[in-house]
Amino acid sequence: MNSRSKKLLSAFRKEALSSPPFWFMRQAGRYLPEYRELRKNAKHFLDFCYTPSMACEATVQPIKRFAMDGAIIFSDILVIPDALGVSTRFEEKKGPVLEPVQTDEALNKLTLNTKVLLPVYEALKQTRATLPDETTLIGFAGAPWTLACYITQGQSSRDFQEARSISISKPEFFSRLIDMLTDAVSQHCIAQIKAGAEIIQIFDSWAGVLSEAQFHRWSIEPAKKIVKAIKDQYPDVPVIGFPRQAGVKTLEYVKKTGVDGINIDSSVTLQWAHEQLQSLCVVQGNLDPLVLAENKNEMLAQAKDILVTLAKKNFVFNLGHGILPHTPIENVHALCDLIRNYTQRP
Ligand code: 1CP
Repeated sequence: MNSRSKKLLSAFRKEALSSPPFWFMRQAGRYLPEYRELRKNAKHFLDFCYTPSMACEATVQPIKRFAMDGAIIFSDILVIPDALGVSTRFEEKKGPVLEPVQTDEALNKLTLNTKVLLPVYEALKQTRATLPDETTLIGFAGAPWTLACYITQGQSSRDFQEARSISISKPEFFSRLIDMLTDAVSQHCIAQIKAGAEIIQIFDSWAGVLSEAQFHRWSIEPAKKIVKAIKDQYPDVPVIGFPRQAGVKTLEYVKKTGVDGINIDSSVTLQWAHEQLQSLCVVQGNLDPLVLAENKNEMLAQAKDILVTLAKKNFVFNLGHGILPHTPIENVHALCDLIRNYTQRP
């Protein structure tokens, strides 16, 4: 079977499809009992990510249950700071904890050690060989701004004010950090494609805290360079951008970066996405993960609205953000059935 029979890739070739392809952000994870079981085999989360057989198994688990059209490789955006030499770990209740980099001296010490990332590429190889032929393998990376948020602050935050302060008070330092990350992310994406990734998604999870000028400088410009670096070597591999919570700035992002697809979060209105974005690229999204977790009937009603407004063409069904750990599996099944059985009225 060749790539022509993969529904997710067909959508990016603008081919007509009876029902839209779908996958869900964080489709591998704690809401699955088999994931929680597998997770017990590694003490540290990064060890889990760096063990190819386990990362492969976690990637394939949701496909076995739900047969999504896309499988996103089990890894994390923070493998890049880790490979750059920023001490990175995940704590049970707190989330990521990194050694903050805020000075030129600390920045000068960082270099990309690609050896650290070899298990990610091995996991992609194994996963590509394991997946059913019709499933598309998705590689990913964090966008430079979002990675810089974690690298400068050292942990998660509601608004990353400290990262924004540093970007404003020390623009030269920050610019060097962003450039270093842009290079590292570009290399990581290209290596993932070499290892078997057929689509790349760039997660700019904290794009929403940036002002217009900052958004251009720290989100759009780096994304444009990453897309170009990928396209120079792999012009046919689709790249999806996800500048989460960017609102109307999403339109500029699509126009300037050259992405093939745009993931929209749940706050983006469907009609706006249809009118403004869908003529420019494939739109992916945007069911609210909280509705998926909390209320099956309401979820099905909202999913239908999404399908009616967006599924005609250039569309991939996804969520507005990752699946929440308390999501009932039954709700995910009901959503998959709805999407699969949907046919667009003429
Ligand atoms: O053991 C666990 O279950 C820990 C939870 C977990 C998981 C399942 C983390 C910790 N990372 C992941 C995997 C992961 N992360 C995937 C692959 C799985 C899949 O999607 O099926 C992907 C694509 C990510 C991407 C990721 N990691 C993002 C971007 C998307 C988003 O959620 O906005 C971000 C911001 C991270 C950082 C991260 N990783 C984990 C945590 C707790 C965090 C911090 C999130 C925060 O700051 O709120």
